[in-house]
Amino acid sequence: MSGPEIVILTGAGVSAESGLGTFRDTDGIWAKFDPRDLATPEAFQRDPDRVLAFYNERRRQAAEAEPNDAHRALGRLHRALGDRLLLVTQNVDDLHECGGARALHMHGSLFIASCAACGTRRNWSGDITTAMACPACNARRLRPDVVWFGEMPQGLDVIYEALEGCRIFASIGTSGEVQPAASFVLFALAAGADCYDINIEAAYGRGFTHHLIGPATEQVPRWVDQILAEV
Ligand code: BJW
Repeated sequence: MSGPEIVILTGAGVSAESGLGTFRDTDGIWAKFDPRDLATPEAFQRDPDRVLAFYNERRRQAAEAEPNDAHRALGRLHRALGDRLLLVTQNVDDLHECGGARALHMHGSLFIASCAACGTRRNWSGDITTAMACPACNARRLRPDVVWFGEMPQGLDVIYEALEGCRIFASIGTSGEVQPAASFVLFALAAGADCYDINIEAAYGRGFTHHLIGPATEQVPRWVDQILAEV
């Protein structure tokens, strides 16, 4: 087999125990804010200061957060398997990298700024404001390089190719409410993969063959031990 044999998809739940909010839980980000006001290109067009302030605060929180035992266990898996593993995250924090893993950030990253005028991307650690000019084209249209509703997620060609050849698929800490990530399990099932759903709440009926219910910091290290004993 040449491609990755294990594909893992993570969501906000994997970073919840590091203190970063999820989106759709009862105390989640979308319970306090309307995504249409903050996570669409139209919102950025309408009120860029508000959108940038929201992401500046999220960037500050992410910069202060520490990886937890789930991130560290996935780092251990990555060190053991290398390219036999594709770790895909919907998260825009960098806690997988801090935990020792390399992740494909399909919804982008808080720590990259892109220019809405010329498309140039660069690493970014501080605030972004509407007063800042793009160093490449001078336009004042810098934004966080995150994927908003209606925009195309990143790295989909790599992800679908891996899903078509994988033997094991795991979804960790994601509600499965957002496409196209929510449908990855269907591609893995079509490839004949064992499909694990690891979540603090049970959610049956989405096609997963295995359900591991409990906090990511408990379930993920145990699951990683099991996988490492098998491969
Ligand atoms: C724990 C835990 C613990 C808690 N341990 N577990 C109508 C029908 C179908 C689709 C559409 C539709 N209308 C529009 C669409 C498409 C749209 C979409 O899916 N909308 C739905 C909401 C209806 N999707 C898009 O627009 C995407 N682009 C797109 O589709 O392009 C076209 C295309 C066409 C063809 C092929 C491919 C593409 C882009 C989606 C961009 C999402 N952006 C956001 C915000 C930006 C980044 C940011 O600000 O951070 O990304 S929305 C938000 O949701 C964020 C997340 O990455 C994403 C997923 O959320 P996640 O991670 O699942 O979090 P939660 O809160 O939902 O769930 C947390 C889970 O953790 C829960 O299950 C808890 O139980 C669990 N948990 N603590 C373990 N300790």
